[in-house]
Amino acid sequence: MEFLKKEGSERKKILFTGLDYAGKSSIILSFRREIEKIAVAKPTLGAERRNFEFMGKEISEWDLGGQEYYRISYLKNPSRYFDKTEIAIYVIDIQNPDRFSEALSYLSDVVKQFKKLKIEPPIYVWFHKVDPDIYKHPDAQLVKAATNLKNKIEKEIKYKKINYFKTTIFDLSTIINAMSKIFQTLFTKAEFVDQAAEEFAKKFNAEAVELIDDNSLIIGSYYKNSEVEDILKESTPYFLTLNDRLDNAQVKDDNPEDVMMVRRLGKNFIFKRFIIENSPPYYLLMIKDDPTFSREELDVFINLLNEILF
Ligand SMILES: Nc1nc2c(ncn2[C@@H]2O[C@H](COP(=O)(O)OP(=O)(O)OP(=O)(O)O)[C@@H](O)[C@H]2O)c(=O)[nH]1
Ligand SMILES: [Mg+2]
Repeated sequence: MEFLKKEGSERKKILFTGLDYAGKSSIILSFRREIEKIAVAKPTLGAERRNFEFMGKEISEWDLGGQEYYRISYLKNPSRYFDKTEIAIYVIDIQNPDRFSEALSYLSDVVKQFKKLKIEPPIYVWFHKVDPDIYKHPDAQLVKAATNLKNKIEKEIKYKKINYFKTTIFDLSTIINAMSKIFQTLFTKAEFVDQAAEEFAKKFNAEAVELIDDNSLIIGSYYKNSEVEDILKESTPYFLTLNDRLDNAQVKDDNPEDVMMVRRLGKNFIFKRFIIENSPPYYLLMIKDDPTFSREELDVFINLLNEILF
């Protein structure tokens, strides 16, 4: 693949780290849409690795079990666990303020390892378990503790690239959005996919368009305004899980009539699964006044993407 060579073909390492019970493995499972496995998941024993492809790049995802015994062993062998990290995701259980100082101290240990190894990957701190009830009815005490923690991180951890996200497995869109933003930084052509989505939206009068890959990552998007942006982002997991439940063998990827059309939240949604060049499937999700989808639309979209991706 030409594009693969241009973007560099070495494997990119994404590290999930943090204390035990923070929710790292649950995040990975929900993002893989293997939600049924979360309830029976056990603490991760050591480092669990998985490789997958994102936009022609090989990604190596490392889930570092956070029990103290393992944390100590990683710190003793930093080159094995921390070296070559391209992106670090540090997960903190926001519902457990008793462990905030421990979480801060381990984050500081992780940063020390990066410095020792002379690498400087961006760190994304996830304030995790911000469940819908907490989000809707914030407990003043907890909000104060979380704000304190963030201030402490900014003051005590001397590191230039730290970004923050609030996530919960009970609202999959928080995880998809965080992951998509993070992964887009690895994909230098992301802005061209956004332009293609906009061009397509204008041509076919769509209010919002998302292109999603088989790992639930939004590769490119266009939203006419923030209202449709919220509606579409909130709906993305709904369509992906609906798709998983359908018998994929029956869906004809190149047939524009094999399309899901759903009216929800007062809008017409169109969801189409398709394949480009023997790759895993991609998904096109859009909001349109006119609830139709034609062969021309599918072809235009695939041609735009073909020019960018291959
Ligand atoms: N309320 C709530 N619970 C969550 C959330 N995410 C995960 N959990 C729960 O938190 C517990 C720990 O989750 P894990 O994913 O096993 O945590 P981990 O960080 O992988 O733990 P180690 O493997 O020991 O490092 C499980 O009981 C999950 O169901 C969330 O967003 N909200
Ligand atoms: Mg785990």
